[in-house]
Amino acid sequence: WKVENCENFIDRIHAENDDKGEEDDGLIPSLPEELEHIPLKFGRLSVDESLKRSEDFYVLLNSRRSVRHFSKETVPLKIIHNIIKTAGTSPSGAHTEPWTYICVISEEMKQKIRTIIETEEEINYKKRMGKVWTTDLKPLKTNWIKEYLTDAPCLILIFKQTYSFKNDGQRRLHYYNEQSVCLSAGILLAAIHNAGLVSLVSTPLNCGPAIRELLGRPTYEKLSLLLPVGYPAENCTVPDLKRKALEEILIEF
Ligand code: IYR
Repeated sequence: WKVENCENFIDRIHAENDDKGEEDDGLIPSLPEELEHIPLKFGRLSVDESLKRSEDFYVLLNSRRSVRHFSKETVPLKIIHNIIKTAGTSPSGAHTEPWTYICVISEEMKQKIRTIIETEEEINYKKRMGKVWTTDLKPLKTNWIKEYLTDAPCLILIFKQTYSFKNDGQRRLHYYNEQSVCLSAGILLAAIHNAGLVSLVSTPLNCGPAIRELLGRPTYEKLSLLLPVGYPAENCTVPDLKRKALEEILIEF
C-alpha cells in the first residue's frame, strides 16, 4: 500500500464510525471486555546496578555470531522449550501473539526441509538473486548447499500468523504481525545465545509454501524465518566482521 491509500482508508473508517455515532456496533473485542488492569511488578535497580547490567548484556550479545557450521551433538529439548517460551514473551499488536514456533529434530524431516531449500536456493543463486546480490554475499562464503540444515540437531521455524480465529469462528485480526514476529525473533536470538547455543537466521527465499505444506500449517501462516540451533562444529569459522560503532548508529537530539 502507498501511504496515501493508507491515509484514505483510515479517513474512511473514521467517517463510517462517525456516521454511526455512539450506537452499539455489536463488536466484541478479542481480549476479555472487562480485562482487569493489575499493579505492575517492577523491581527498581540502583543506577550502578543498571549500568553494570546494561554493560554486561551488551558484552554478552556482542559475542553472538551467525554460525554456518554445526556439530551434530544434540541439545536437551528443555533448553529449546525455555528459549521458545522466552521468545513468546515478546510484545505483539493488541496482544495477538501472531507466531507459531516449530521445532524440527526428526532427521527425516530435516532432510526434507534441506531438499526443498537447496533446490530453491540453487535457482536463487544462479538466476533470481542477480549479480549484485551474489557479489555482495561472496565475502560471507555462502552458497546453496546447506549442510547446517541436517547437521544442526534442531531447526526452529517461525511462522507469522496473518490472522487467526476466535472461538465463534470469526476472524481475529493480527495487527502489526510482521513487526511482532520480528520482535519475538530478536528475543529468540538473544535467548539462544544466552543459553550458550549458536544459530543462523535464514530466510529461505521461495520455499515458504512448500515448507508450510510439509509441516501441515494453514495458509494464513507464512514462513518468516528458519534457524538451525545447536553447538558449533569443532572447526567452525566465522567471517571477521566488525560492528558499527555507537556514533555510526545513533543520532541524538
Ligand atoms: N538466503 C541465501 C542467501 C543469503 C542472503 C543473505 I541477505 C545473507 O546475508 C546470506 C545468504 C542463503 O541462505 O544462502
